[in-house]
Amino acid sequence: MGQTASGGLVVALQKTMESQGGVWIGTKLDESISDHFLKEYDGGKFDRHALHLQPSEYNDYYLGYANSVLWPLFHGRTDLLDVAHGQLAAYASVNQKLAEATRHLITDDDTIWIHDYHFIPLASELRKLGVQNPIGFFLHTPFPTTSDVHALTHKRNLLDWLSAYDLVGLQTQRDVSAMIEVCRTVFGGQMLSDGRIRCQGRDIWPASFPIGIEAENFRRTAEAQKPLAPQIASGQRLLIGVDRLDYSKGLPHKFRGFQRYLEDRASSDSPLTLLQIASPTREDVEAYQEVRRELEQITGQVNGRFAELGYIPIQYIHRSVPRDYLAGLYRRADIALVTPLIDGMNLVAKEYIAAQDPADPGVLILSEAAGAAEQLKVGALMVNPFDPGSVSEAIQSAASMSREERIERHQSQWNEIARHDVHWWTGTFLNSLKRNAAQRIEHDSI
Ligand code: GDG
Repeated sequence: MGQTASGGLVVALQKTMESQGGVWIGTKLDESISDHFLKEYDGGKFDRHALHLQPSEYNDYYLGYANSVLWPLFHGRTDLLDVAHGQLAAYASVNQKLAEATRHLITDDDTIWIHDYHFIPLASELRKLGVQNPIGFFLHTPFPTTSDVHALTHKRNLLDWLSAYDLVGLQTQRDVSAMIEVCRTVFGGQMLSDGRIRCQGRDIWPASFPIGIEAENFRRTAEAQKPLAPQIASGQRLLIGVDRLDYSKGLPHKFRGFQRYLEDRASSDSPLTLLQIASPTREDVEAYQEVRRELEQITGQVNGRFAELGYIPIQYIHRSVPRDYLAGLYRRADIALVTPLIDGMNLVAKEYIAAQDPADPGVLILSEAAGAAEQLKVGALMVNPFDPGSVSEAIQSAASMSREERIERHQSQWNEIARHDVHWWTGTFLNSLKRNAAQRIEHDSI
């Protein structure tokens, strides 16, 4: 659930499951049933099961606690918290039911890897049922700061939930630092020499594993795409943006930055078009409806002011496009504009790099607040999305950058994403998880 075709988590896990095999378990809204059950689906190269949820659970657990409390809180948007009675109870109860429904599928040799904020309590529920297997967690979003965690009424839950894991994987060093700080200041924790944090007699074991993409494969997909003419006129210089229409992605900020560029540019420059794919997401949540309205308003203003016959400054597409086609668009675009206000990683930045022609690559403009900045800052043009002037200057630099400089920047970024691809991510996470679990089991048996 929460796994639209355009979600970063689904894209990454699909590749992991295809190469590793196993069972992928999630949840799914089903209005036709009166109680839970775990149903099997055709997953292709791996098995797939889903716990069916009733509409009230979907509202309180998924739209409610997960996406109207945890998501905004983990993205520093406590102003958007929409806390309502019953949400936390539904969140705890769905995780408990999922643990009970899953228990019979688990064999002694299994390694269990739980993903993202929808399922943080799952390990503690499985432990209550006697599961001793290695259980790891990976958080795809940023880890919240101490001041944001203070906005949670039942913060102690976080400690109970996270300490049931043998490993808590985070995207970046920034997130590991945030977790250490929260454990220290909110739970009175202390760092141990092996990297664990001991809090009130319990241990949390965090480490960063920046998620990657299937870089080689995506490069080949992009290469294989046919030229996109006549949809995009030859000679038209293109900036591309690809984001779920989520307030964390900074879409209004991107459009205002582009507007500033249009105001600042010399009239002799050939005009750039911003092609923005904004795939629909969580449309039942009010905050998402608001950001969509804001974006449509800015698009109208910018196009009204700067369009000419044969030139539309912003092409805004509120629809999901096929992945192969997306790869071709990335390759065709001269510049990628990636401006989240905060982001766990941001796979779009990595996909853009992978899709480029190494002999004539485009330029990545990247927000300092994307997790991907830790790996890509050397080759990208870094911007502060809150400052339209910073975005405008980066667009001007990218548009006039020499081929030599583009090749040099691209090469360093390609090396990084090819080395730390999705298979590296899976392998290093699972190895660390097994090591930690072996240490726990050995310690418990003494
Ligand atoms: C979460 C974290 C973290 C987008 N539009 C279309 C489409 N997409 C694909 C992109 C990319 C994915 O969706 C988006 O991934 P991101 O990483 O940018 O963002 P989230 O969805 O927020 O993902 C994020 C990620 O998990 C992984 O850990 O990086 O920080 O928030 O793959 O290509 N795909 C297709 N059509 C679209 O219109 N086919």
